[in-house]
Amino acid sequence: MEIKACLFDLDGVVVDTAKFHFLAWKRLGEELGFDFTEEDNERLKGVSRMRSLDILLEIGGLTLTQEEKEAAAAKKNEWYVEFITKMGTDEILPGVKSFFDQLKAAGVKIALGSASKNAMMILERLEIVNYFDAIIDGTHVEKAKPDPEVFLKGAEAVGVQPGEAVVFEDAAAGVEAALNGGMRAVGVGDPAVLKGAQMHIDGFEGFTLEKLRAGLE
Ligand code: B16
Ligand code: MG
Repeated sequence: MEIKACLFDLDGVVVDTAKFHFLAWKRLGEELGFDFTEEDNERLKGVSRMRSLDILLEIGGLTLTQEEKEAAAAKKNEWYVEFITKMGTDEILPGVKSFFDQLKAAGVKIALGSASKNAMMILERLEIVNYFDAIIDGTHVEKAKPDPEVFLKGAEAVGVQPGEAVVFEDAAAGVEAALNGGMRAVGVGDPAVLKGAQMHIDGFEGFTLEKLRAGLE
């Protein structure tokens, strides 16, 4: 089927903000009295902020009241935002812009499908807001990935059928969300983790629309 739109996850696909999420969660763990490792951080990729906090607390063996949880999540977000406000345009992952340019030239729509409530700020820092025909982020959805809501809304916003859209995702729950929505998925990262995706790439360096079409045939 023809590719009329490409829907992009943000963290881990367009930009590596996972390192900043990690530093902020680690600091929160330290404040709460336990260590949070990079390996633990893998469990938070693509997961919403509050669900991430639940996982962190589970790792630390702690229980907090709802009020304490909200305060902790707000604190973590403040630290995280501090990092991303310092981000420059060079943080965009290699090859992404050139791939966007090819999509634009071919008339393929571009949409964002991210769990992050900070997505707009990140796109502004990277100076790539104008590439997007639609931006669906954590402020627009109720259901987290693997629910397909974020991608279905993206496809709808750019006026294409799910079958005409291709999702780029670095998280297993994101690939699942795409498939649940009837879209094709390109896993960005380890094929063993991103099971079910129709195609896998390491990143966008050297990647082309032609390669995408060939890989999905
Ligand atoms: P925020 P994505 C996700 O972004 C991150 O992968 C995940 O680690 C984070 O917890 C989530 O956004 C929420 O982010 O705290 O900024 O709202 O991969 O869906 O682009
Ligand atoms: Mg991601």
